[in-house]
Amino acid sequence: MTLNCAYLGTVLLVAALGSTGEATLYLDDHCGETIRVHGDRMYSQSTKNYDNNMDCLVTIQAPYDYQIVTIDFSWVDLFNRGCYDYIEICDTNGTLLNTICANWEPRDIYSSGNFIYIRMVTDDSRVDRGFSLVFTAFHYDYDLACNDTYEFKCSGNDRCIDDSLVCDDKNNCNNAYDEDDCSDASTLRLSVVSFWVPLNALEDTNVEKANISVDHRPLV
Ligand SMILES: *[C@@H]1O[C@H](CO)[C@@H](O)[C@H](O)[C@H]1NC(C)=O
Ligand SMILES: *[C@@H]1O[C@H](CO)[C@@H](O)[C@H](O)[C@H]1NC(C)=O
Ligand SMILES: *[C@@H]1O[C@H](CO)[C@@H](O)[C@H](O)[C@H]1NC(C)=O
Ligand SMILES: [Ca+2]
Ligand SMILES: [Ca+2]
Repeated sequence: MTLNCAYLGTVLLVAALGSTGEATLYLDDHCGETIRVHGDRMYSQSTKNYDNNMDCLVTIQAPYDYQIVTIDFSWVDLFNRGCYDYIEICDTNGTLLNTICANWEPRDIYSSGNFIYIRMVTDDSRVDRGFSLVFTAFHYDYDLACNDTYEFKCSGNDRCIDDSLVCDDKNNCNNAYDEDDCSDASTLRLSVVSFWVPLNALEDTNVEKANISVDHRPLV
């Protein structure tokens, strides 16, 4: 499989979204576009399963002074027969950071510059649920001090994030410090539980799925 994020990046239409974003963000609504928001949750699609024959590249760009974009997958559910369905994450300069398909352990992915590419490719048969992730633009307090008129400083790792990401039910500090002290009773708390689903019981012993996690959101 050849990396092509950098090449694709050169033909992107830059159709930046407004910073207010939309209610729910789906990758396949924005193929070929650049999304420029401080952070949000993104799903692969709005329907239960992703489409066949996808090749969808979305650029996430950090606004203003934010120098790093991080992607934190909550769950990934691809039909993993030989990685014909996969997700590529590429760095600002087009370097492949991760290819996500079989046996992929969820972990945080960081850009070296102020944007990151997410590309999802699927073949012509067999689909699954896709992914859910949270992305966050931040900079480190020791590079450029957090400006407390519009920023929040994460305790423990010196991240500065936009105030709008505090108490929004998404872990943007990495240690969830931004969701720790949300005294407003209406604020949802997010906890993530991971469990491993062996699929050897199914017909094909070569089939393995990436680790799956599920968001457990209490009802309001
Ligand atoms: C892209 O950036 C990374 C991290 O800064 C660096 O290690 C890599 O050599 C760069 N690749 C290219 C092709 O410039
Ligand atoms: C799945 O996630 C669990 C909990 O994070 C971890 O202990 C386990 O090693 C992971 N397994 C695989 C195969 O990724
Ligand atoms: C913090 O941001 C405000 C509003 O943009 C600006 O007026 C102020 O100069 C900034 N403070 C520092 C120390 O950069
Ligand atoms: Ca497929
Ligand atoms: Ca948050």
